[in-house]
Amino acid sequence: MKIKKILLIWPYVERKKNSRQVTSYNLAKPRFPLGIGYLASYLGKNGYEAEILDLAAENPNPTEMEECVRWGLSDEEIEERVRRSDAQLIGVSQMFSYLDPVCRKIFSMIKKNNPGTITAWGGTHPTCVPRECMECSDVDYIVLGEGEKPLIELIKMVNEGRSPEGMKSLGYRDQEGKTVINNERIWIEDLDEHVLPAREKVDMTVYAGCTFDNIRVFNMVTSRGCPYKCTFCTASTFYQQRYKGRSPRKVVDEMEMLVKKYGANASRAKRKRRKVNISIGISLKAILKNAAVEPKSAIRIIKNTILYSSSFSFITHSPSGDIEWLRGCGSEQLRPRRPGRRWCGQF
Ligand code: B12
Ligand code: SF4
Repeated sequence: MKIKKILLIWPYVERKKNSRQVTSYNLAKPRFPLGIGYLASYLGKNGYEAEILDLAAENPNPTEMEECVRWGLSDEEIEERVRRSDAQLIGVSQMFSYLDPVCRKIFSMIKKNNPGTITAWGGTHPTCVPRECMECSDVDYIVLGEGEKPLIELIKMVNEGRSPEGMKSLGYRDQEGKTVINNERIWIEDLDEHVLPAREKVDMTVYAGCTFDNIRVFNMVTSRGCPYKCTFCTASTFYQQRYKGRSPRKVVDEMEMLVKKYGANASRAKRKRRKVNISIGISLKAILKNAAVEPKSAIRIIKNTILYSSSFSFITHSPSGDIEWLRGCGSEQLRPRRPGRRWCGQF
């Protein structure tokens, strides 16, 4: 079998009724799945056909089930979509670990309805716990880390009938059925040379409403990775302490495209120069300070920001307690000067 078409699935969200699990605060609203958006563009650039199926965005209203609440298509609808698909490879993307059971269920639906299809699991969760994920017999491959290049390599390997032995960024079963994880990675070196995510493959109006009402907000990537190693965070495992940023100009170009093409309106930035300055400020800090922005600089950036709303996460790397310094700043210091703008700091 030759792989020509790839279906990329973003899982639905599900949580037990009355549980205090995640998604308690508006996070179940669909956002464009950037990871598979990038994969779809990159596959297209390399001559393959790619389709995006966002199971959550296809039915964003909560459905009450016997034991849980689901944001997304029903099992029957998913099975029907999988049956209808003529893709030879189906990939599922998983960011959040709590959706592990959901993804396993999706893989079982794929293999039940399309047994000949090759399956691959990618994203933060399978990258961090690939062995556990390979225990799911409906999964053929785990793609580790940035998926663009490894996915192309995987397709070429299948199409040329080669063995996966020695393939980087890949989890697979060898001839004896033993799981092999090759955590050596293949990276995208230069994000500026990279494709933009394939937003044109989906109905972007579904993703327009974000945290605030009547505002069209869209997500985008300005950098990938982080050189630090906070214990609670997956970044160091996923990016192996690498960091790379896009150039400010490319970032601003994409912002402008989102405004012009999709009607993004949350940015109050009118002058391109100003936006470039902000991006330069953030990127320079990120590079010079190894991706971390000092508390004082962070406050300056927030004060000068021209975005409608800023959401920054402050992390301290000092065991002696920089966070106390930040707490001492108080909200007054973080509040932007122009009235009417909202701000939000996350600690
Ligand atoms: C943006 C983001 C969000 C957005 C998600 C929007 C969306 N739908 O895209 C929002 C704000 C909603 C969010 C919410 C939460 N988040 Co969050 N979030 C992120 C963040 C900062 C960036 C993710 C991103 O867009 N990356 C950019 C894209 C391009 O990369 P990517 O998705 O990783 O995709 C690449 C690869 O993974 C791979 N790949 C991905 N999918 C696939 C599929 C296949 C088949 C293949 C081959 C490859 C592949 O290729 C892609 C291209 O290179 C990450 C941290 C991080 N830096 O990754 C945390 C992160 C994913 N979030 C995290 C958490 C915990 C949460 C919450 C659970 C927090 C909470 N308690 O409420 C919620 C869950 C919300 C929900 N709906 O259930 C954790 C997950 C940890 C874990 N193991 O569970 C992360 C990793 C941060 C951390 N602490 O380590 N989050
Ligand atoms: S600084 Fe942020 S992204 Fe980097 S490891 Fe710590 S929490 Fe994760």
